[in-house]
Amino acid sequence: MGDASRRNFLARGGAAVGLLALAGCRGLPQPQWLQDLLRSSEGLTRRVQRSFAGGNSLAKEFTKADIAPVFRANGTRNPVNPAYQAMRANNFQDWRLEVNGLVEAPLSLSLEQLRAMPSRTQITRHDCVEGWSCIGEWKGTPLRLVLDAARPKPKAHYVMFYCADPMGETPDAPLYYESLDLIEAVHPQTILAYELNGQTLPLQHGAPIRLRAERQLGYKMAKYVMHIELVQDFAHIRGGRGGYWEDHGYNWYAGI
Ligand SMILES: Nc1nc2c(c(=O)[nH]1)N[C@H]1C(S)=C(S)[C@@H](COP(=O)(O)O)O[C@H]1N2
Ligand SMILES: [Mo]
Repeated sequence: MGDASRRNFLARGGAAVGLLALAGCRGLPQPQWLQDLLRSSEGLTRRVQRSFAGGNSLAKEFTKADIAPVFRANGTRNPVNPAYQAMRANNFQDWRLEVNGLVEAPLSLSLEQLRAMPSRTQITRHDCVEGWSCIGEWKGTPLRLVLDAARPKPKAHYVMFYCADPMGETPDAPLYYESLDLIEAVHPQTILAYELNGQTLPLQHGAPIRLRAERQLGYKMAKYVMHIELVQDFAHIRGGRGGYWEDHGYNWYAGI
């Protein structure tokens, strides 16, 4: 083996071991769908990309002393969507998170059901591509657990997040959406957050549920998430680039 191919081999091996360790070290058993994913060629490609991008590591976590007194809001702060406003008026009792697409067991989860699942709390820094950062404490359900319950099919490669907020002044404007690949989706710091700094997730930060994917730039962290769909690819969805801002020119891969 030449030096270059040896380095390559070591990098791949290291990346795979790192991810398997991460996936395994939280005491979560590895269901069949995740074992299959990690062994697949799709999984290998993604692992190699992550190893170049700085790895299968955890994003830095901070202390309570680092938390910003006010967490800045950006983008939509109050969706101009009548159906959303009706749910909000009823304290989201009628809200359901739909999880479907390429899964064995589609789900429709109430807020109560999500809150009853094991949670993760993390103090992290949010980095917006516009050039500001903010540290906050997020609590939510690991997306991994929701996916475990839905059991992705082998062809599922991406997780789409469809949001309630029209990106314009009127309800008929295109709705915000985003996507992650499955490797990022099962990362331990990828959560469906329902609390910020110990409080119920405020309206301007995406009530009742917003995605936190802590190794990604801010625009990946979809607020007002209503529907999660597992797909093989997203070329046929909306503008075809995997997200509202991606359709407007941002990179799909937003790892930091
Ligand atoms: N649904 C939805 N999600 C969104 C946005 C948005 O406008 N709508 N803006 C994105 C951008 S660019 C950033 S920086 C963060 C802002 O999150 P915050 O308002 O909690 O700071 O949300 C992201 N997720
Ligand atoms: Mo952003």
